[in-house]
Amino acid sequence: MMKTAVLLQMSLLLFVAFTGSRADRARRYLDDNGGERQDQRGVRPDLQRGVRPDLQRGVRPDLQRGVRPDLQRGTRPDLRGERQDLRGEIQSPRVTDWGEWSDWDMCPSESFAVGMALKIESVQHEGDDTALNGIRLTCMKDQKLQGQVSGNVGQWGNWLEEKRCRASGTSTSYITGFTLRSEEALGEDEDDTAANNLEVYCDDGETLTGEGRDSGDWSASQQCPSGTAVCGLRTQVEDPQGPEEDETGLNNVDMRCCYLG
Ligand SMILES: [Ca+2]
Ligand SMILES: [Ca+2]
Repeated sequence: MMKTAVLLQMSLLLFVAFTGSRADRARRYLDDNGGERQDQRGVRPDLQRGVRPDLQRGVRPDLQRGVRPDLQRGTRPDLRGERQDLRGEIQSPRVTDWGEWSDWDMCPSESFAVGMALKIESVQHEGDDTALNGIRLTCMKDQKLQGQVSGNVGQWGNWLEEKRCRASGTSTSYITGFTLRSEEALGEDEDDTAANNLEVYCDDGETLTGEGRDSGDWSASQQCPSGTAVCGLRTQVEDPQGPEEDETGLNNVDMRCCYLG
């Protein structure tokens, strides 16, 4: 009986010692393993956070912001300039060629130019002259005002009263051509003005002459093809050059011709 009790106690002690050491080893293993797992957790999020967001932020937004808006900005003015009834284009001869061209500024669908207003700087005497600074066309369809187009406009001068082609009864006369009065380049020490005045032709034979300045010469007349009328324009205007520089304002105008319905 005693022997059995002693054997049982020894077995119990051995079991406890054995399982205890197993538990220690298991704990150590888990600690080691847990350490490795923590390391793994320390790496993967870094990889995920360090690489994927960079790719997303570095590439996708650039593509979206860098390309798509440019394409949209590049095509929208052209789309505005496209009319299904577009036939051709008439241009002022490039007597001078200073400044940036505007986008095409087109009359709304199915409307045509019936009137024009000029922005003119009066004589500056001892100061720097620019003469013609802006051209604004009034667009109509069926004798209803549809809007105005002007392209770029220079900063000097004032808008003068609009001149319109005649309208009689239900028929409207449209602008079908123009001539631009331009002063050639005068040179380094002279006061250039470039474009000075505009004259437009109505399709009933009337001519509307602007109240611009009189330097330079009238160009040859620029006429839309038969059966068409002016439906938009773009202008070339020189940006301000600075206080002591020779400014010129508007230099050239091109007009587009569309088929009359
Ligand atoms: Ca000059
Ligand atoms: Ca000038």
